[in-house]
This record gives sequence, structure tokens and C-alpha cells, in this order.
Amino acid sequence: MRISSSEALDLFLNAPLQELCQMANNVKEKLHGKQVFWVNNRQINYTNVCVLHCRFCAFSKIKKDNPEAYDWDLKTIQQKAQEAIDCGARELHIVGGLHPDHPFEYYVEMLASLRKLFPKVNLKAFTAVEICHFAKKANTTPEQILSVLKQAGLDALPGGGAEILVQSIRDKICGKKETGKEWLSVHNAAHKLNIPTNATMLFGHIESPEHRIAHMEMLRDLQDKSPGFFAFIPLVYLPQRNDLNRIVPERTSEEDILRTIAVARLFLDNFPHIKAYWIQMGIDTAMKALHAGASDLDGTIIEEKISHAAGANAPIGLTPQRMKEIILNEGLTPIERDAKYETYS
Ligand code: V47
Ligand code: SF4
Repeated sequence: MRISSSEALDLFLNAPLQELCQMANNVKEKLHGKQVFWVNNRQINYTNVCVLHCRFCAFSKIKKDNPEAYDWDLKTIQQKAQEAIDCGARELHIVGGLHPDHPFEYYVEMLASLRKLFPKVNLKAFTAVEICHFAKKANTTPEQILSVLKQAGLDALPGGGAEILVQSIRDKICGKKETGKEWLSVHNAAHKLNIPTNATMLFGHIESPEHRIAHMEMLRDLQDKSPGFFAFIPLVYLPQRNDLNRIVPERTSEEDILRTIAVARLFLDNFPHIKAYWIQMGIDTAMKALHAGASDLDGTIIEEKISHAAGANAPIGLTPQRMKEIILNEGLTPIERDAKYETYS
């Protein structure tokens, strides 16, 4: 039976950690047995120039002439994609800052050229925030943007930009970003167009456990009305080199991470997967998360800039061999997947 928000909160605050993880693991095993899904992928963070300045973000640069600003051309993006394909990648995860100058056609060409060069790889590209930015640039609706991108080769939308959907917190950490309602409405539109998506939650900063549960409730409600989410990904706030650092200078504890993963598994009964994002939580905690409700590890990754700018000290990439080994070492069964959860033996 489905648990309510107040039951989820009670479990989060009061259940003994081991019992909570065990309950979540039971649910995970009912859904997936001992299987853990992983993907051979690469992130392509195509620019760090961004018109916004979210307080937690250490990645973006507002000024194009900042010596650390970059904006890869299509050739560079294609080269990065080629390197990933050469390593057997099944997914390209393409996200970047909100660049002030590029017209929407630039992003269409980016996807269309990658689709032409690499017909088989899944293109998981552009957060809901980027979709809204493109819609403003092209003076059209997010629905229209998604539909054109789908024709150009878009396979799935990543879950970034959700942060905390509760507007009072969102206003404090990223007030200029699209609202929580707008984020949900882009994902609703994607699902209606049969574009699967993920959902993230940035946690461990100024939000309370109540805000986390309220965030998950909005996602559960949308998934009921408009199914299409594959995975929920709790993102651990990393405190280095950003504006929130003065207020929240430390990363949250392992216990808080495991409680969040476990409650997510118990509460989000209509989400197929809870993902342990090892780049942020570290490999040791990610392994514990696999026994606390998580059924997915993202991914081999190869290159990633957003979390590493904010102080992630996990290595940049794992080989497929190592990925399989670390899952097997936990007594679990590695299953390779792509962005649409097609599996490969
Ligand atoms: O949207 C930014 C977050 C996200 C920080 O869909 C930070 O499969 C922690 O969305 N500390 C991008 N997080 C990453 C993302 C993602 C990752 C893996 C898989 C998927 C998926 C999506 O990173 C941003 C923002 O929420 N972020 N700064 C920080 N200091
Ligand atoms: Fe820009 Fe995304 Fe960073 Fe916000 S989180 S400043 S939208 S790159």
C-alpha cells in the first residue's frame, strides 16, 4: 500500500537506519531482484556560460570573457561524442549553461549532427531549464521545442534543474530559474510526446526533510497523471566554490544520504528506479545505497564538470569492467542498460 507524506516523514525522521534501509531494499528486490542497472555513458557539458547564477552552482560563468568560460563548437562536441562511442557508450548525457547568444537552431543542429554520426547511441539531452531557455529564444512553447528536438534525435530528457520544487526554497537558492511548476510542466509535456525523463532533487543545503517529501510528492503526483519518469536521482549538494558555501559549508552525512535514498524508494512507488549518483556521493556510499533502495548506478561517465566544479572528489570515470566488478562485489547482478532502459547482456 502507498505511504502518505506524513508516514514518509515519520520514517525519515524516526526509523532506525538499518530497518529503514532493509524496508527499502525489500521494495527494490520485489521490483528488480538482485539486479543493478548501469550505463556506459559520457557527459558532454557543452558550455559553462550561463545567464543565471544559481547560488549552489560552481560551474557557471556569467561573462563570456571570463578566462574560465568555455563554449565548445560542434566539432569539439562531435569529437567528445566519438571518444565516448569508441569506449562503447550507449548514452550521451548532454547539458550545459544557458548561453545568451546561441539560437535554438544551434541546438537542433547539435542533436541532428550527433544523430547522423552516431545513429545508435541514446541522446539524453537538455534539462527542463534549457528547454524553457530555448523556448524564450525562439519565442515559442516548450512543447514545440521538445517536438522539434525529438525529430532531430532527442531520446530522453535528463532530470536536472529540479533542485527543490517547493517555491519558497527554490526562490532562495535559484530565484531566477524557471519555477517548480514550470519544471513539472516541461516534464509533463515531454511525457505526452513519449519522451521519457528523469527527476533529480538537490538536497543537503537549506531545505528541511518536509521540503524533500513535498518535492517527492509533486513528482509522484505527476507520474500518476502523466507517466514517463524512469529514475529519481537525489543529488548531494557539494559546497565548494559557490555562493551558498558561507551558509552551508559542509556536505551532508552518509546517514542523511542513505535515509533520503531509502525514503525515496518507499515513497515513490510509481518510479521504476532510484539512482545512486556515485560521482557526488562517492563510490563507498553508493555501494551502501545499493542495499538501501537504489537500483541504478549512473554510469561510467568519462567526463563531468558540474559536480567536479563544486568539489566532487570521486574519479572522473569508471571502466565498464570496474563498474561490473564493484556491483558483483556487493553480491548483486550488473545489468547494462541505455537511457531508455533497454538492457544488454
Ligand atoms: O541541475 C549544480 C546539480 C545538476 C551542484 O537525469 C549540483 O540521469 C550538487 O541533473 N552540488 C546536473 N549538485 C546533474 C544532473 C544529473 C546527474 C546525473 C544523472 C542525471 C539524469 C542528471 O547538478 C544540476 C544541479 O541540480 N548541481 N551544482 C552542487 N554544488
Ligand atoms: Fe546555470 Fe544550471 Fe548553474 Fe543554474 S545550475 S547557474 S542554470 S548552469
